[in-house]
Amino acid sequence: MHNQSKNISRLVATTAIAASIFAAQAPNVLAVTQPHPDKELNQEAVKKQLQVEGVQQLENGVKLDLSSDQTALIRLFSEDMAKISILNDGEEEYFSEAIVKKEWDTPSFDVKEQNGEITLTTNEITVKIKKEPFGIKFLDKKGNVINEDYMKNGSGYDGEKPYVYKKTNENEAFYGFGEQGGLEVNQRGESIGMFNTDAYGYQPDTKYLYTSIPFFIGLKNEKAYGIFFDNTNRSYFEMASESDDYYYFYADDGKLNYYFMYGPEIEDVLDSYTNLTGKMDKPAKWTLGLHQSKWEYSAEDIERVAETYREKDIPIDTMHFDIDYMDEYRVFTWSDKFGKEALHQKLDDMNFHKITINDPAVKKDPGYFMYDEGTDNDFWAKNPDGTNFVGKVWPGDSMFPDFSKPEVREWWANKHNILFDKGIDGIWNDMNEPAVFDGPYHTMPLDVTFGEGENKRTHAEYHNLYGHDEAEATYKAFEKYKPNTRPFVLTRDMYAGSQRYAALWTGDNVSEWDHLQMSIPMNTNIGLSGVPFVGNDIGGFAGRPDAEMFARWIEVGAFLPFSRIHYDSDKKAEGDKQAQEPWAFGQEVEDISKKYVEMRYKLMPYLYNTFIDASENGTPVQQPLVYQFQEDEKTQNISDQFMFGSSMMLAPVVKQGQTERDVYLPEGETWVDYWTGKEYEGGQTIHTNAQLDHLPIYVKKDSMIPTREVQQYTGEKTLENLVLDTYLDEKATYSFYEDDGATLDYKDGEYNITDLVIQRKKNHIEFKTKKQATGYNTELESYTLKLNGEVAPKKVQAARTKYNRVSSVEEVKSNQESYFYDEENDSLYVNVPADEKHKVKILFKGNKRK
Ligand code: MIG
Repeated sequence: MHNQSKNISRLVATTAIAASIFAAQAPNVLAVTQPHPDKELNQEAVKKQLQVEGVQQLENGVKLDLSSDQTALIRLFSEDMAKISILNDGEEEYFSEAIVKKEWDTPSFDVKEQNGEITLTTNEITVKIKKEPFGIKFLDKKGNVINEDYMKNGSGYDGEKPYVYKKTNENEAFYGFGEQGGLEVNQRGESIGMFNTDAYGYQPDTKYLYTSIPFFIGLKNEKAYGIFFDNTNRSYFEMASESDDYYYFYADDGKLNYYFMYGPEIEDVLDSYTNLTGKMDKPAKWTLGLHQSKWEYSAEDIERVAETYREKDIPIDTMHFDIDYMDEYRVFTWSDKFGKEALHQKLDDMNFHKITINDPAVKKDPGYFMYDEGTDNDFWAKNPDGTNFVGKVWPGDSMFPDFSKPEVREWWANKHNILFDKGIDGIWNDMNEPAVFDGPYHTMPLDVTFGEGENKRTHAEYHNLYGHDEAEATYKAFEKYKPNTRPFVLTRDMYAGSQRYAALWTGDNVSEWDHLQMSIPMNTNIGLSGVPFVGNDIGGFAGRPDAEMFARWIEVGAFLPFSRIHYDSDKKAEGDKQAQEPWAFGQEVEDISKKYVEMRYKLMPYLYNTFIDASENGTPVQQPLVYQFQEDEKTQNISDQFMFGSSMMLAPVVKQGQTERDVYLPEGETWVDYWTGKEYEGGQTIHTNAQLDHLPIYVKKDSMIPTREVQQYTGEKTLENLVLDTYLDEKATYSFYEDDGATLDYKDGEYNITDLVIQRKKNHIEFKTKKQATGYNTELESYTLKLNGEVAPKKVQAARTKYNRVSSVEEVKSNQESYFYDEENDSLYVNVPADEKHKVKILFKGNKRK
């Protein structure tokens, strides 16, 4: 179906290599860097079949002697997760840095051997291992095959290259794979490659981007499973790109080992995957506000832009400092202008948070403390002959910290006081592919080495982990210097598991409509790869948007998990020096920007709670429709709509000149147009108008969305009144989490969870709250229930207390035990004290209900 795009780019990639080496030295040439050519599997080699010659039972699985003089380990990690490894003689089982949990409680299981098959059965899955030839099949407890090897080719090694072939059919869809280009969310038909690449100005068909997460989800017959191919070498996924009957994955080198996890729900798969590789931390609230950035803002620009936001009352939390703040690109230094106390004081006074970029490369500059210390301690990546590797980046000739060594990570972490002492709150890790301007394919030669002795690895093996380990080092800086503050690290490069250290932005996108459209499948697949905290440069980084494009982009951007406007230096913008702040496009676009950014801030309690879910269950914040609606086949290929949290669906305009669009409403829900209140049954496609200022939003009926008053920055006002924006049919519930949003005190129980339940009874509506956790000293005094689409009530009361009827929204919000009926909008507001012990009853005349 989408067979074409990446296969073509594979050809282009090879011919573009010469150009990209040249482009490396002149970064303003728009040729997308791609790595050295793909290695393909030898088709003869993969036809040879392995036989099982011996079976040995293990405490949690089986060990098999294979005809190839190799051993297969099939181990059960839980009732629905298994690990498959094929190891050479004497090799130990492999765990990369992705894995946080290596020890699992063995689930109860049965082993049987009969008819040439070994069967492992837990309460959830059955693993059937065929002995001749060797092959694996996973079944659910009803005996349905969930996933199986494609027996013509099976699995094993082609020389150094581990590979696995799996059977598929045309009904199977694939998601995840971390950061991928393309306009489709379903990756079936794609040729995917994983090798972190500084792909400045990438396009939808660019195969290699910055981040590698060799994990995917297969969805067939409404049932989902996940496969994590834990191999840090360059890897490849041919997802039914050659035939509808099979897909396969392989790597240039390293071990064959993968984890299989069964759903059947996608959310179960993600929960298992993030139990294995880690979940993101609870984020600091300020990080969920708007961020503004530009490469080559002067110190004055930063101050002026920050001021303008405050003057114009457009909410924002954070300004970013790009590489110019350093003294000639020496990491962990400040230039005079950007280091000025007055600038930092000014930003602090305006209640801005501040983030600085940081690059891994250290200027080769005797006398510069970073160079001297790193050299004295032997901290650099090395050439094969043991000398230090030197490559050019922004500061000229540079050294590259060997982040694989714990002592280097610690050293790096320890330097962050230089940034934190100026009041820096978050660190932005760039260039951590690592990017090397004069290296082959814009990185280091593959034979550069990291680590010593038995921990020694080549760059080829370590490449995809470089950013991961740098992110860990940066994260550790917070533990050291801000021990009770939630860290914020933003990174360009990840491997599986990096979500536990950092948020991801998708690098140097372009101010083109395709990029706006692409951001949706890209982010939602990243979300399905265990990384909920993701965003793209709003308005596009390279190139410059026009007013229409910026308006449409901010409509999407205000709902990105990580919401940042960022753009390229003026030097690189050919001709047009269009600025990219919300007010740079005239009044109309400024108003649109304000409208949607304000909406983000209004939704902050909902957004924060969505992130809490992400931190606890691995739930994506920006979700493809298929995530919640996998039983509705039509959602499988919907790539231009997304769920923002559990209740809101957005259908933005992502095409130039469009002022209307089709919207698919998934089956099984009633959907309410957020703007008009009009209701639609799910399972149909509707058509809607969408003028420039209109973002189509639909809310699931029977949902409650916690909101609050707009703030100019997240900590501006204490949350005293929580507005529960409610769309009630029969029953809506919400489990509301609250803590200080900044410290780690929640780990000592300082949080509240309150269950909110609203239910329609025969002739009344009932609202009740139940406190599940009360460890946080909250300032929350009351809830304002906002019931959309209701008739006027006869009375509202809790036990014997009658609530007063008041006559405006303002009044109801500031008076506990009051209610207001807004006739014009059919909305009913009820102010319920937070400590109301009784059920609140909203009574109607007779049996009336809307
Ligand atoms: O070689 O620091 O993706 O966000 O503004 C370019 C300058 C280096 C690339 C990042 C971009 C950042 C820019 N950086």
